[in-house]
Amino acid sequence: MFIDRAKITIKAGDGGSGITSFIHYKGKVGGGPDGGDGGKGGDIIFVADKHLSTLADYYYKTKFFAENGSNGEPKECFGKSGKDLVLKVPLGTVIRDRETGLIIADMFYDGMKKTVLFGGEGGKGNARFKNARRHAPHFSQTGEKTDSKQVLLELKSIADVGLVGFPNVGKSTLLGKLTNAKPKIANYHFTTLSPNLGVCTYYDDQFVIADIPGLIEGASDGAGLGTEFLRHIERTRMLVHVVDVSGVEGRDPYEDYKKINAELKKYGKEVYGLKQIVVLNKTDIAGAEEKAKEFKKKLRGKHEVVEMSAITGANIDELKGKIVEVLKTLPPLKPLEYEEFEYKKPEKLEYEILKEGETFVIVGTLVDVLKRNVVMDDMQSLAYLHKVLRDRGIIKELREMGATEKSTIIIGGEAFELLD
Ligand SMILES: Nc1nc2c(ncn2[C@@H]2O[C@H](COP(=O)(O)OP(=O)(O)OP(=O)(O)O)[C@@H](O)[C@H]2O)c(=O)[nH]1
Ligand SMILES: [Mg+2]
Repeated sequence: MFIDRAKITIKAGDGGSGITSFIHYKGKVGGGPDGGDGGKGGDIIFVADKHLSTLADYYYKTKFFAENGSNGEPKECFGKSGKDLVLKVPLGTVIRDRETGLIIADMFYDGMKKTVLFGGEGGKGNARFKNARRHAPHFSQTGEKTDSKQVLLELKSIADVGLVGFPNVGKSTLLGKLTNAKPKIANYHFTTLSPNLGVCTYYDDQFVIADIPGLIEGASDGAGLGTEFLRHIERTRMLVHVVDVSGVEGRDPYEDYKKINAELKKYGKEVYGLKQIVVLNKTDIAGAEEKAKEFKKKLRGKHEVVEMSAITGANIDELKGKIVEVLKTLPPLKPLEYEEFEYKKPEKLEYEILKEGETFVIVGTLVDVLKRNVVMDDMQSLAYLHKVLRDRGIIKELREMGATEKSTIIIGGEAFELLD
């Protein structure tokens, strides 16, 4: 199944918690703290893989969570880190944040790696909190929790040359003749239902061609298969516009050519502005020569023209040579230009005090960090909380806002009294 768009939910692993534990010897009490740290959560990593051609892997399964870190263990043993989750995508996949639509990465090179979400840090075990004054810390840190995110995956094939034209004009036959690709070919419209890529080698040069489903008049308004698939030639460097010059289907070749260009123009996004080579195909059919002459007269040298037969292979080398020549004059393929969007961890520790009558609620990233570091039923840990509040001037600020010993101070869902 060809899938070129997907919406998935991703989540890096949570960090494991550090633990509180003390050394136990048989018959001995009062051993020191030995609680180990929690392990780091797994990352979400995307990797571009040239062997993939669709996003089908993200069609049925849409939730991808990396493994959580394990909790620490006694004897200062670290918890195991969660495994990273590697998500393989075809070359040319553009990853966007769903909420903002901004681009996180254009997976342009084979093997390109992009870590989109980082696993949560493991919490510290109580062994880490031991110091000269504190011999037996009864607290440890919980692991960092991560948020899930929604991303959009969109495949924009990477090819040098795009094939355009009406259905049945011989685009896929041409792709099969020029490259190693084996596309489906048949004498009816819309034989090709999804893009096909092939690599053409001509002496020392190589280029990638993308064959997409045929366009018809009104495609930009949804007629036929619409212009959806033009996305796959948006980043090509040039087009080969295939016209059935025999007119066996009763249409005028030059009218065909004009109609396709009109659709490309309506689609916008610069596809219309790409350089074209016009292939007048099916010259093996009687009467085609005459029509080719007429066509060229009307075209008045606007584009290079190759008269050929994709079926017999007549003049195929002329076309290859011309493509190579044109490509040499064009800038190389490059990734999209975009300002990279990154999911950030809250770095700055901020807080805000909200007053509701006699209740003062402290919120912000500082509180999130405090929640991780403070064990509410441990005296030492609470002393640390109090020190942070004092050092940061929060107690003074509370006083200034009118807080008294009778007030309730809420931090991370827990209620406290005000103490200086
Ligand atoms: N006589 C003749 N027939 C051709 C030539 N090229 C293609 N055909 C035939 O035209 C029909 C359509 O060929 P395809 O290559 O499937 O055409 P397409 O443009 O890919 O068609 P869609 O995928 O439907 O858009 C097939 O029956 C081919 O054998 C040619 O040069 N000469
Ligand atoms: Mg086809």
